[in-house]
Amino acid sequence: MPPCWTLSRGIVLTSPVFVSKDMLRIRVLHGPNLNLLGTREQSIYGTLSLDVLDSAIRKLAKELGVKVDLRQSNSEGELVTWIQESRTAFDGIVINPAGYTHTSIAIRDAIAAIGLPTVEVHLSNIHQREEFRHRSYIAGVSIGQIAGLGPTGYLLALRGLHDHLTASRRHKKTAAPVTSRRTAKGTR
Ligand code: CA2
Repeated sequence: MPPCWTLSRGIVLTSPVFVSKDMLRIRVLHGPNLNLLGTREQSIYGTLSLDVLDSAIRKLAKELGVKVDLRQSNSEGELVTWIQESRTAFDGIVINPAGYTHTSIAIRDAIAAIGLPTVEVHLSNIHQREEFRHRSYIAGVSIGQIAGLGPTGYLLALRGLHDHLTASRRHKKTAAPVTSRRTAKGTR
């Protein structure tokens, strides 16, 4: 039986999420129309619903010991706000900007401004589709792009970002301390 807490007003938490201070925190953002996953255009985007995809991401995050926050929006401004907010609350971002991939300088600027490692994901292979989908404004500010692998792409992105963040944490811990004192020539 998992631990269980009863909050005021009768709200019961049966599956508490433990967040340690060392846990990596990753925000996963789904762009416009991805709320329709599994309902239309199944030959391109598959049969999985967004809820099922999010559950698979949460399951992997738990295995990796990562705290994830998953959100979907049809609004460019809302996505920009969530990206900006991530600067202090998260270590990295996985994003499928959907249609905004090919149009949004605002999303690109937000990712560049916060400077968090970001992985771009697409369910379909955008490079095999119409010409207008070949250009991504997001790729240039991302550490990597995964396209064409369906829902698995999100899981690979999460794993890849986890490995990237873990390696850079380790590097920061072991890197030689920077000395601010400069040794003058001939004095020593
Ligand atoms: O392949 C991807 O993941 C895309 O980001 C999906 C976008 C598209 O504009 C990009 O070029 C590639 C479209 C998301 C729309 O998703 C739907 C899902 C089900 C039904 C209709 C739309």
